[in-house]
Amino acid sequence: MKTLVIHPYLKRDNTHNRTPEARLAEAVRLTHAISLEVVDSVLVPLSVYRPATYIGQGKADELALIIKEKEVGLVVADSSLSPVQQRNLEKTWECKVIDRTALILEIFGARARTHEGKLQVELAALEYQKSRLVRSWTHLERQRGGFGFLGGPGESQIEIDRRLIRDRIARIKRELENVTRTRELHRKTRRDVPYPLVALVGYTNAGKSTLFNRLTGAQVLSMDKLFATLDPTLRIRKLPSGLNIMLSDTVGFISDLPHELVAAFRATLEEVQEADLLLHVRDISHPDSSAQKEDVLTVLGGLLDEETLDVKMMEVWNKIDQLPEDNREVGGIGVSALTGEGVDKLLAILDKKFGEFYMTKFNLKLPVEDGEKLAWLYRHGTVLSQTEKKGMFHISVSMTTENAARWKKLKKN
Ligand SMILES: Nc1nc2c(ncn2[C@@H]2O[C@H](COP(=O)(O)OP(=O)(O)OP(=O)(O)O)[C@@H](O)[C@H]2O)c(=O)[nH]1
Ligand SMILES: [Mg+2]
Repeated sequence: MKTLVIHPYLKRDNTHNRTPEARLAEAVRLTHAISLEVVDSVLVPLSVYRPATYIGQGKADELALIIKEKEVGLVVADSSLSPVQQRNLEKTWECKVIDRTALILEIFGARARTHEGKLQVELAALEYQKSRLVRSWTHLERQRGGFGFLGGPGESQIEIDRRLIRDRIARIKRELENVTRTRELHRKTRRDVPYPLVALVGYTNAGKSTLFNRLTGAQVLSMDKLFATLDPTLRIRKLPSGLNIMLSDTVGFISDLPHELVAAFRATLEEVQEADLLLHVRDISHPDSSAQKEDVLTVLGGLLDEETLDVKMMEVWNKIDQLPEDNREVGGIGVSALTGEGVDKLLAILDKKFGEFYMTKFNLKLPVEDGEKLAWLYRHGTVLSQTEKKGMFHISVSMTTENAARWKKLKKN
């Protein structure tokens, strides 16, 4: 569908850490995310917001010319519109109008794959719809001259719609509780696997899925679209030292996430709360890279306390292939998920980090003739000392907790 993207903003508002141009560009990218054809994008600077049309009738009439000329069938307004404003604009422009929340809901809806993801998105969509029915009801009432007690077909239809939505919301919430409980069980099983969990987090389009694929050889859909990933994905990766880690790819963050969507979004981030390490993947070639970082930290701040974040977070600067070659060594761990540059260094750093976290040291005795087990110890650990007494080796060894668990089993046999 031919789509016009507009970004209305207050001229005197300087509370934003991004330029209006950058925010418009992001809205265009969001619109591309559900394969709409963007024929034009326009900044709409305003002195005030107008209750009837949000942007004012004059601006609306100006835009009507573009809409007519370019045969636009859909306008995406990168803002939050009330149902009244939406309807008035649709009337002026004779085409469909959606706001940012509706757009992101569409994207989440198109991308959600797991049962839980779909439920969460539907729930968010219903909550959005419900709030709009409520407001449009008062609007209708006002149009009729405020005689709400007269009732009428419009009102009762809305009452029915509201009840249907309420019922559906209740059903989804119950179903979600079940799903969450099942997943809790799954996670318990997973926690028995003594692998550290590393979650890739970061702004949408930073390259998380590309890095995830590069690290695990997995084929997670990665594409040049926002929100290419909605549901977290888990894979095991063996580090050069032999230590296994679990990697989790997560949904991308975005600025000004509509509040109706926060719960749906957070539900997809449970892995983050359990992670032993958060790899914050940053698109370092993006002009808004530091604003994106702030957004990511804000969202994470709502999920974890500051101290935990301090300890668990590590930045990876991605897309260094986009930087000039003599400027790739700046701060952080620089990688290119696309070309593979820097990935070995990243793996070595992970090894070191988890080596320290997950190594255990213990003493053991072994009959000197048990060459097989001795060889196993040398293969899977670092033997710190070894002495012989009365036909027994006294050994002090350090190894990963995972290998230590294997050793316990091996010793029993
Ligand atoms: N030049 C360059 N492009 C990259 C690099 N890593 C990823 N990309 C591109 O960036 C785009 C987004 O990559 P994804 O891996 O889908 O990004 P993501 O962070 O998973 O995005 P969401 O799932 O939407 O949050 C794709 O077009 C990738 O090919 C890189 O190191 N260099
Ligand atoms: Mg992704």
